Amino acid sequence: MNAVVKRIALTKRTVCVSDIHGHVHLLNRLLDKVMYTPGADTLLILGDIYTKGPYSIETLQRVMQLSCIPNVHVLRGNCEDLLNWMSAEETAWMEGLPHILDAGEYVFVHGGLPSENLEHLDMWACMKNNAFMEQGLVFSRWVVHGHWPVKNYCHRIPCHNPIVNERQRIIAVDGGCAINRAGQLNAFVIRDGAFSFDSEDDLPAYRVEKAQEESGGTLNITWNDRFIDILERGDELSLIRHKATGLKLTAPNNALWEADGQWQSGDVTDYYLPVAAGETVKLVQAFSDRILAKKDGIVGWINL
Ligand SMILES: [Mn+2]
Repeated sequence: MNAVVKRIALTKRTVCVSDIHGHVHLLNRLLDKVMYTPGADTLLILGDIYTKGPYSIETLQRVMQLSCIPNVHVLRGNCEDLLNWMSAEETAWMEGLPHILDAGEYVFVHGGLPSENLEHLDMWACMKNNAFMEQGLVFSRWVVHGHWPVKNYCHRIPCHNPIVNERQRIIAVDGGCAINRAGQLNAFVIRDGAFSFDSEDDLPAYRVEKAQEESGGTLNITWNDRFIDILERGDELSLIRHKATGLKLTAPNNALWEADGQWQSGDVTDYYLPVAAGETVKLVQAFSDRILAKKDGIVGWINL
């Protein structure tokens, strides 16, 4: 089936959110944080509203409610299957969603665009387009997408903040909610052609006791390069070898899993954050001699 394109006009300020995955509480907090003004602001929701996260029904209801406000536009994502808990009204609403928003200077899509010509694009190629920014495509207008958590575009230092790729004119906004342990919901804001963002997550605050300097940052294991060998099993952490690079890293045991006879890993890095004593960061996971933390969207280790 061909992708359905909806032509829209942006207002002075556009707030763009993608891959909420059942995190209605983060959506509400984020809209407050960016001081979203219904009607005056354009609000774009780029798909993957429910599934994977905790509050699928509530999130769908909230997004449907928002969609009644002028200048709110919603796209269908690849996780938007029609599920048995959905009412007839919800199903019909979902089936009526477009796959691409064409705003002239900007194009918005859940997964990505196989080409710049928006006519006759395959619907699924737009909704589920993995690693879209790594396909070498260059566009003449900005293409804003979700679906592929931005952390998967970080091959050295994991970061959950939106990525603006000036050369390819591609913007990635999926903060990895419900996918990455340190994931966040991003609001990418376009105001008179200038970009900014805000984010919300569920991680608790953590006060750093000891200062440390930045170190490591040679590898962030991403989804497409997730295969590893376990060299040494520990109680909390294990020594692993990343197959694609041969690099050895220390990984939390709960970030390792076996599938189809192959060991795999997510959310593992050798990056140590630069921090000052007394500084507040976000706690991702605590271990006896170190913590995994997030600071300004960047994930790394802090020694205790
Ligand atoms: Mn998706």
